[in-house]
Amino acid sequence: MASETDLDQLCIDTIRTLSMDAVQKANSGHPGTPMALAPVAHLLFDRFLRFNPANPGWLGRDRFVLSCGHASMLLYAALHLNGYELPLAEIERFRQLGSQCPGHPEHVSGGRVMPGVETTTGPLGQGVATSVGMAIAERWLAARYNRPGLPIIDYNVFVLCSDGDLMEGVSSEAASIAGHLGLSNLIWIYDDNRITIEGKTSLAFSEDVAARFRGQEWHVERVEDANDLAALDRALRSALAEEARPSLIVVRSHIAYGAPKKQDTAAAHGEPLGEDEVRAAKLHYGWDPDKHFVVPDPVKQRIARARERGAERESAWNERFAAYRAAHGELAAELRLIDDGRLPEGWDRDVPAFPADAKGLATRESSGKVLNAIAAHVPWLIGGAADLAPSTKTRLTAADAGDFESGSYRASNFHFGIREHAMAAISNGLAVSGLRPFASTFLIFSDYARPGIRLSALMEQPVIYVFTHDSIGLGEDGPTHQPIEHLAALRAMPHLVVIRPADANETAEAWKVALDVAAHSGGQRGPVALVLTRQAVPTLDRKRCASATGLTRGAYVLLDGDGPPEVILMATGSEVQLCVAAHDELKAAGIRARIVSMPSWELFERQPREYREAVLPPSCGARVGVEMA
Ligand SMILES: Cc1ncc(C[n+]2csc(CCOP(=O)(O)OP(=O)(O)O)c2C)c(N)n1
Ligand SMILES: [Mg+2]
Repeated sequence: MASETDLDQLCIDTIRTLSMDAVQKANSGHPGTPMALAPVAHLLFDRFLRFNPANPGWLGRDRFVLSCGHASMLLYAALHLNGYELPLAEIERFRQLGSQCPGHPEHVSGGRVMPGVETTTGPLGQGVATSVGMAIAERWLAARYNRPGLPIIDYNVFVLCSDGDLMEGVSSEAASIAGHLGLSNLIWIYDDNRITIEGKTSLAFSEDVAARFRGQEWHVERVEDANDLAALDRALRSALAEEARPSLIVVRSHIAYGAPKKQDTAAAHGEPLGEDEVRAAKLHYGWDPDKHFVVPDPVKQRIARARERGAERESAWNERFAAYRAAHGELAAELRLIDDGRLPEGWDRDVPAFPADAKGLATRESSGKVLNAIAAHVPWLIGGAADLAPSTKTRLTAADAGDFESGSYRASNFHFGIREHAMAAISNGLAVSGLRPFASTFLIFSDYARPGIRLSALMEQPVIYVFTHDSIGLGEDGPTHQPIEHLAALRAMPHLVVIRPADANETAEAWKVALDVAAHSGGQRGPVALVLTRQAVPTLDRKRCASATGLTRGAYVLLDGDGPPEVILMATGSEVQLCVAAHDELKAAGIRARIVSMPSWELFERQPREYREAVLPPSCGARVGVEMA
């Protein structure tokens, strides 16, 4: 029988050869980094991560993020070797359409692509930043739900990241807030291979990474050789023992380890090694170069062991949870709702109705009131702003809402700092952890958050973005603060629902949709962007105008003339009031005008054709769209 050391080596080399074979067969992908980091992935999954491959969504599991998503084969090989439902046949279909093993790891709500992939990665920097959200979520859940002797929530977040991740600015934003918040449940392992696509990192990257992270209040460890399991083990244990800070483990590795010609070269990054080089590398590992996609028998036995271990771990946790439920039934029920992505009964019962008022109020103001009315019944509706909460009106004002700070994690108001990009990525991390985050800034700065918003959309995560100061009505700040193309840019993003409500009552409806967007979008989950005014807008008289519940259909007839319309005026947000005023003038001039409030193009597009044509009859070609955002 093989010794444990031999078995470790066999598992590591299996990860390497599966990765080489898959990339070679697909004739595309990145073999070098999986080969180099195979020991790290093996060690993590084998000795550190707590998971149950038979139930990848188990609430008590540790989270693993492969931030360098281009090295996706590393993750797929590790999942296969640790008992996840990922047959070799799927690994052989790496990078093919519909495969469980897409080019970059994809997480879609409900784990539809590949269970065990906790978040989508590929755009460098997103994974590390999202992991901070996951770590925050754990701290929040632990603070709210754990009880003495019953630590239901106590997981760690492990991340593998690369030069590219740490070059991206978002990693600095995210590391800065993680260090500041003292997220000791977060461990990033940095693959210091000194290679990126264009060549050696010395071309563009010479900062002292360890010093940078120490400066950002992280605990830093260094491992000189990625193949040194004992050193890796020590570094990880020391990271886990650290109780006040997140940890960075800098691991020196050699891209394409074992490939005689391509090791330590950029050529190992973005293209298959080539048949000859694959053969040579297999020979180097002592493997048969003529065989492909091989999982040796002892490794298969180890897979079975991983399954047993996972089942035992989860059942121990389940026992603890049963005791917890017996002692704290209400909290346990709440936790179940979170885990299932559901909302409590009656969550919207206190959403206010706003009386007609010619002066009215800004939609950011009504938004703040509605948000607070909902948050009172959904404790896990949490979030904040990139230092603009007093302007965006997103502060949660309940007496126990509190500020989320280092060591004070039982709080609902987040202070992301002036870090819009990380704010969006962190929100994704909160959302994939079951929480219901909102994230807020001025509409103009949605650009700064855009890559994170795009991942919320791709992952179908219900992040609520609150963008205020949405038009020229923002005042005297000038062109730097004036959104021009932002509405169009947000509307251009697939799977993002953009809502620009016209008044306080539409704002209330918009929040209700945002909380439960799937109910209004044919079951499609995903993020919602609320686009709100700085300036007051009249609260429309709903006795005269149609009910604001029309918002749920994206567009609706707000006011009509007697008989078929001669002209349709369509508007969103603060411009709807202008059309309402025009309606009266047109009426006085004997023109039958229809006023359509169209707060959300996306929701409208999802309506049946009959409805859309009832609102905008094809027979009426005279249509005017009014929008000054
Ligand atoms: C935001 C972003 N920009 C560019 C890329 C394209 N890209 C993929 S990997 C990579 C860099 C590879 O270097 P490194 O991160 O060190 O990974 P390694 O090759 O060492 O595995 C780049 C630029 C990307 N995936 N994401
Ligand atoms: Mg690199």
